[in-house]
Amino acid sequence: MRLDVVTIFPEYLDPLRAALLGRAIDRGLIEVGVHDLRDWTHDVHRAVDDAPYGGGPGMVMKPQIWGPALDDVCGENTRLVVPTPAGRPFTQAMAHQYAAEEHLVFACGRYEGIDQRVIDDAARRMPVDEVSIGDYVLVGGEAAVLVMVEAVVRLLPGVLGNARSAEEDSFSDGLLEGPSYTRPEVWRDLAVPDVLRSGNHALIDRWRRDQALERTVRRRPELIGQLPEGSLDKHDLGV
Ligand code: 6GU
Repeated sequence: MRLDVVTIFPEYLDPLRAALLGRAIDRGLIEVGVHDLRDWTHDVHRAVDDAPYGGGPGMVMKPQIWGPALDDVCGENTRLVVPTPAGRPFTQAMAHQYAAEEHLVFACGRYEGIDQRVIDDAARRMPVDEVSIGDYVLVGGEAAVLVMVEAVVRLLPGVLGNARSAEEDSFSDGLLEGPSYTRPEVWRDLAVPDVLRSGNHALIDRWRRDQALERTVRRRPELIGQLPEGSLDKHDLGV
């Protein structure tokens, strides 16, 4: 997989080369390019934004800069991702979909966003997603790109040491993950639940499922209604 990011703050993407992602690059599992949008400016001020038509606060990023930048960075098999608080919510299902792509390009807007014609024009040639990472407002898309790339790259074969960690984590079955414990058996007078030391793996699986259900009902009740049909068994339903 290849990932490219276009931004006016290329140094903001330095963490892409650290830790888990850096190892994936070193091992040839992903290729990453970070591009300074200002490289596509021609004026002395290297201006990337202008006042909005219709008035109002803030500035809008100029189509004449973004157009040629995306022409150069995007290819035949690109999916373009535009982070914006006005986008569709990014989900684990989208992380899986993106993990199957050959080439992702992230176009980071700042200020009040990018002239909409840049997105509409790109959509004539490639799939384009305007995506939000949650219901709060960031100054720009860079931090959202770090979040999305990490969610996608950890799903690629060979990136995580233990393949089961990606299969069994929160959301893989539509539920939040329950609690985890390690040694010691008692710490600050708090004991590890007995069932986890019972050696009875059917019982342990059942207990973990119950913990996941209980936590999901308490913290994210709306997820219960979104579970695929038939994903709750008789025991889950208390029948
Ligand atoms: Cl993707 N971008 C920005 N600027 N703010 C956000 C966001 C994205 N997702 C939530 N807030």
